[in-house]
Amino acid sequence: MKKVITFGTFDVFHVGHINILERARAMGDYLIVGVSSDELNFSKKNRYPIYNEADRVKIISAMRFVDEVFIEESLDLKLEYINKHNATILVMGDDWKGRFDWVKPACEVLYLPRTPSISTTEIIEIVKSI
Ligand code: C2G
Repeated sequence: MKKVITFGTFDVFHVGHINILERARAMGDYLIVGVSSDELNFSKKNRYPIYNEADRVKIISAMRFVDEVFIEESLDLKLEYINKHNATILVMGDDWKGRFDWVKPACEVLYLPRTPSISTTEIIEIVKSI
């Protein structure tokens, strides 16, 4: 069985998120999703997500093409997560291109094109301006 793993915050869930999860699942037989913790987000972006990690995990778990969900506590633990879940392929959007190539001895790494014209940041800006 080919296990695919992907990571993300998936805050203010939108169609770009659906698209990457759907395409990631199509790369194998089983999809595991690491949802970034609230603290990991704070450390990266200096703000907490709009939806907390428990709600984001609940939303991702409800997707029919997602088989397993866990919380990603640190970007540096990628290799541990990949090995623990026996993933054979890591899929990320191409805004991360090259950033996770260092796990390559452990598994294949694939960067898929992002869905254009939509992002959590843009949605937040639009809502703020209304
Ligand atoms: N994405 C996409 N198209 C968009 C927006 C996002 O394909 N229009 C993809 C991203 O490339 C990523 C996934 O959706 O693969 C999740 O995006 P984010 O929630 O923005 O995740 P991020 O904050 O980049 O966290 O360990 C990795 C990080 O935790 C990823």
